Amino acid sequence: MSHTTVIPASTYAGYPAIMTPHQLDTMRARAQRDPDGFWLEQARRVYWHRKPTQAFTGSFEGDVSIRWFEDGQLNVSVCCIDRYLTDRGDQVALISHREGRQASEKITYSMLHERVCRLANALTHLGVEKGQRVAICLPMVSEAVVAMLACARIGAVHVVLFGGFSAEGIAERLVDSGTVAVITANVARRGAKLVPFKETIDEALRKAGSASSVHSVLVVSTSDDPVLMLPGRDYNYHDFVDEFEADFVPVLMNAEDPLFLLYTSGSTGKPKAIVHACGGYIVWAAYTMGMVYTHQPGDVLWCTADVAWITGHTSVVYGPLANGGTTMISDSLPTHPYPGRWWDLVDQYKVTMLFTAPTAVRTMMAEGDEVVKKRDLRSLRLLGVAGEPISPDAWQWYHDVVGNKRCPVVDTWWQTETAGIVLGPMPGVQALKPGSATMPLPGVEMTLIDQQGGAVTGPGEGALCISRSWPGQARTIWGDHERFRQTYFTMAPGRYFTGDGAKRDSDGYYWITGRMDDVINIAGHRLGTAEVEEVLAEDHRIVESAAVGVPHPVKGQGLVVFVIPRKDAAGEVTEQALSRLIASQLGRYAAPEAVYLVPDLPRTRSGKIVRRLLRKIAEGQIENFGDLSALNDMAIVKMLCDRVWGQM
Ligand code: 6R9
Repeated sequence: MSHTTVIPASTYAGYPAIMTPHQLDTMRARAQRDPDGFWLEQARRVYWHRKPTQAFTGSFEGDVSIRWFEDGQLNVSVCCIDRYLTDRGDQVALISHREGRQASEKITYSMLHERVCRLANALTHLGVEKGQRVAICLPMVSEAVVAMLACARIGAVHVVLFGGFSAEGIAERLVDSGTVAVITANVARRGAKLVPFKETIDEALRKAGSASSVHSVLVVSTSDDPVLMLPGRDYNYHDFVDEFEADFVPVLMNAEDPLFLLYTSGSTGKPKAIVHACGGYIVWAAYTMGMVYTHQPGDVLWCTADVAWITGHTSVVYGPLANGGTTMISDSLPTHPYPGRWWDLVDQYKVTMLFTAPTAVRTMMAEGDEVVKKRDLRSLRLLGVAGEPISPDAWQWYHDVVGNKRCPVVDTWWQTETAGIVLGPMPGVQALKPGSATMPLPGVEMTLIDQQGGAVTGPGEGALCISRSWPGQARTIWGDHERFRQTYFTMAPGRYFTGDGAKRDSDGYYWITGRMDDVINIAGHRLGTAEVEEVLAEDHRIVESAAVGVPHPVKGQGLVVFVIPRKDAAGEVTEQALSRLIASQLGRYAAPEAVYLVPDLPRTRSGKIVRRLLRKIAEGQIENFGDLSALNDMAIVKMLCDRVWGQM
C-alpha cells in the first residue's frame, strides 16, 4: 500500500490538538503496561458517586463475562447534566433544528435538567421502575435526548427503536425486551414523506397482543396531525409530562447495571439486543469522544446519525454531554428541500465539528462542488465519518471541498458492540491516510487473526479481533448469553471477533475490508441477509431464497434477492410484490435493489448455497467466477446470468 496518500499531522498546524505525538505514544505505552491503572484513570472523566477501585474483572474464557468498575456507583444522567449545572448551567447543551419550523430549540444544561427531571417523575408516576425497559421510538426531536437521559435518571433501561422499522419488527423487539412503556411521536416528516410513528406503534402493540408488557404510551405531537389515543394507555407527552416537578433525585446505579439495550443485525434471522452497562459505557463514551472529538468552549458538534443507532447514542447524546459540550440534532436531509441544505445548516448554527456517514458524503458529492463552494463553511474545524468504508475518493472530496483542506477528516471504525470509536485518528496528532480508519485508540489491543488461527505480526491481513476487554464492550445479548459467547468468542478463542476483516500496513494503519459474515451494510444500516430470507420463508408460496449485498454507488451496499417460487404459485408471486413485502416487514431501508425469481440456486454438493457466486452474478462480475468445482450443477450458472443480465 505504498501508493496511498499520507497527510502529515503538520498539515493542520493551527488545529487545537490535545496532545503531542510523543504524549500519545506515552499514553499508549502506559495503557499497555498497566491497563487497570490506565482505565481507572480514564474513569475519572465522569462523575462517580462512589469511585471504582477495580477496572476489568471479567474474562474472555469459559462462559465469558465482561465486567468493569464493579464496585463503582453512579448515575449516567448526573454525568451528563448535573455535574455541569454549576459552572455551565446556561451553556447550550442541545440545539434542536426541525425542518419547517421557524425557530430552533436551544436547550441549556439547566433546561435539560428540568426536562429530564419532569419526565423522570412522569415515568415513575406511571409505575416504571429501576431495571425495567422503556422503548423510545422518536424522530430527531429534543424529546428523544430527554427520554434517554430520563430513563438513565430513574435507572430504567432504554431501548431506542428506529422509526423505519416495520410494525412486525417493533412488535418483536417490544416483546423480546419486555418493554413496559413506549415514548413515541404522532408522526414525523422525513423530507416530503410523512412517517406514521404512532400508527406503527399501535399496530405493533396489536400484533404483540398479550405477549407485550407495555402499559403506557407517551406521544410527542410533532405536528397537528391527529392520531388515535387509547384512554388509560396513551398520554399526550407535553400535556402529561409538563405538569410534573422539575427535580428528581437520581437513582444510584451500580456500574454494571444495564443502561440500554440496542438491537442490531447479526448473521442469523433474529435481531439481537446488545446490552451496555452504566459505568463502562459512559466512561467509554467520554473517553472516545474526548480523544477524537475534543469539545472546546464554543464548539458545536453535529452528528447527523439517527439516535436509534449506536452512533446516535454515543456521538449525539452521551459522548458530547458527558464531556460538557454542545450537541446538535436535526431531522433534515442533506439534499431536501434543495441540494446543499446541510451546508446552510452548518453555517446557520456555526457547526464546528460535522460527523456523518459515508453514504451522505457520497450523496452530497454527487451534487457537485459548486453546491459546497457557494456556501460559507468557515465555522468547521473537524470532519468525521463512521458506519461503513469510505473510499479514498470520497474522503478526499470531503477533505478538499467541504473542509477546504483545512479540517482533518477522522474516519472512525466502531460497532454497536464496541459502543464507541475503536479505530480512529487523533486529529492534529496523527498523520491521516484517506480510506484508512487509522489505528486503535490507546488501551485497545487489536489483533488480526489469519486463516490458521494465528495472530498476524507486522503488516498483513486477517479477521479483526480485540484481545483485551475495553470499558465500552457489550456485556451480553439480552436473554441469550450463549449466543453472545458463540457469536463473538468462538472464531478466535480468548479474543473478541468483530465480524470484520482488515489489513494492516507497515505503519500500523488499519484498512477495513468489510464484513466476514452474512451482514450487509446499506447506507450505514446493518442488515442480516438471514433476516430477509426469514421474511420470505414465512410466505408459503416461496420455496427458498438467498439475499446478498452488492456494491451500490451511494448506499455503499444494496440488497439483491434470489427467490425460488413454488411451481404452482409461479404466476402469483411477482418481483415487485416481494420487494414490497421485504420493505414492509423489515423497514424501508431494507427495500431491495432487485428481486429475481429463479427456478433454483447454486449449491455445493453438500447442499450449501454458494453466496459468493450469487454476489458475483448480481454484481455483473461474470467473467471470472473463480473456483466452481464444488458446484453440483454447472448449468445453473448460465441460467442465473441469463436471468439477471439477459440472454447471452
Ligand atoms: C458505528 C456503527 C458496525 C459495522 C462494522 C463495520 C462497519 C463501521 C466503519 C465500518 C469501515 C468504518 N463500519 N465503521 N466499516 N469503516 N469507519 O456503524 O455501528 O451499526 O453496529 O455497524 O459497520 O462493518 O462491523 P454498527
